[in-house]
Amino acid sequence: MDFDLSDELIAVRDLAREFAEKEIAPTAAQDDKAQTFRGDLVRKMGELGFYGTMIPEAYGGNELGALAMVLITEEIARVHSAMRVGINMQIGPALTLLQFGTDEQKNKFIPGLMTGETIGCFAITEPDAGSDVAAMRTTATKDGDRYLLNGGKLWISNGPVTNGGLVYAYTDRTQKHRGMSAFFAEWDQPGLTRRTLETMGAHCSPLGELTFDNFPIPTANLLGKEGDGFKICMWQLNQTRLNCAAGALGVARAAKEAAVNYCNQRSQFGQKIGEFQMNQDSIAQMIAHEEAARLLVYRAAWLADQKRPNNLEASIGKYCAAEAANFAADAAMKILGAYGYSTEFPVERYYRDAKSYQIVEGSSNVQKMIIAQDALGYRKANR
Ligand code: GRA
Repeated sequence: MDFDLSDELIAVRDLAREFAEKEIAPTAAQDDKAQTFRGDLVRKMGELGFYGTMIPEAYGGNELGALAMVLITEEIARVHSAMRVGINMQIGPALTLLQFGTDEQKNKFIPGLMTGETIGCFAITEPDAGSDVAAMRTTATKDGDRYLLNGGKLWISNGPVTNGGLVYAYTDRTQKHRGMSAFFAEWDQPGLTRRTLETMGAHCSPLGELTFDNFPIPTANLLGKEGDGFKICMWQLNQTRLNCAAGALGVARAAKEAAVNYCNQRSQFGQKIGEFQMNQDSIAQMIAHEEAARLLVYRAAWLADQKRPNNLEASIGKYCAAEAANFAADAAMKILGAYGYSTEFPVERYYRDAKSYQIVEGSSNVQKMIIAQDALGYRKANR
């Protein structure tokens, strides 16, 4: 077992760290407050190749691997978690196109996602279909050489700003989940109404409601066959879950660093507050949870790089990393006291952003369901 990163991976991690500290950190607080979507930074990350680590060069990628994606994502999320979401919105559609798309679809859509010219998304969730993906109601009805989409999607990351991404809809509702299909939609056309939604955290990652009224998608943009949508969706979620897990590691690390720094600066009762054992207990637990989660997430990425199944490992990693991020943000808030609660300092942002990781891409409870049902023999996670 080799725990050392290759020189190439160290270089890409350092590049991401430098980019995050130089380009994202200086305006992170004001971007968060103003809820600014930083399309310029999305394109800059594209220029640096951050979206292409699992994509061949022919489509604008660099094939550095899944572990490279995790390392980059963690560095970006450590500085500003909301900017991490944008990475996933580029990678998710690109990987799914690579896996299920025709040559024409790959050539047409992946390069734009790599550069950030296409602002991606994946539209799965609906008002009554969150954890239960198969409960979605949006339909896609064939009409000559196009499908017409009717229905709506809710809580869609990049919803207000996306110009191209994945959407899942029923082409045959009588077939239950086997009647779901996956499409690549080019959004800037009539038939789509967007509404921006407000949330507690991840403010620079715009979240939206999409409503479809005969929204057209060319039949050429169907991924796989009609009815392949549910399996494509499960496959996609397994890839994008790893990105969320890496994001949670970044938040856990940021909160821990804030707590450690503060413990070394702040004195009360005549001594540095790091001298108090109750704070040491918090710091020790933050570090243990974060390090354990990191090993799990890296293992899931390593398995992906070996082309081995990793659904179970990605779920374990995502669950543990989300919980570690929340533990760390909560503990940092307690250690920093009013300085943690104040909106003039970043810990309250970590706290708000951490919550998203227990919700997105399969809530912590969905991950536990996947893990437990695999152990009990009810539903195999790796297939
Ligand atoms: O037997 P079959 O042919 O009918 O196939 C079944 C099964 O074998 C069928 O699907 C197949 N299947 C899979 N195939 C490949 C199930 N899981 C997989 C898989 N991993 N790979 C139906 O299976 P089922 O077990 O009956 O499915 P289910 O109970 O309806 O759902 C399972 C489950 C709960 C795990 C699933 O629905 C799920 O993952 N739910 C969570 C939804 C989720 O993660 N949503 C995320 C929304 S996007 C988002 O959060 C954006 C965040 C952005 C960001 O922050 O980055």
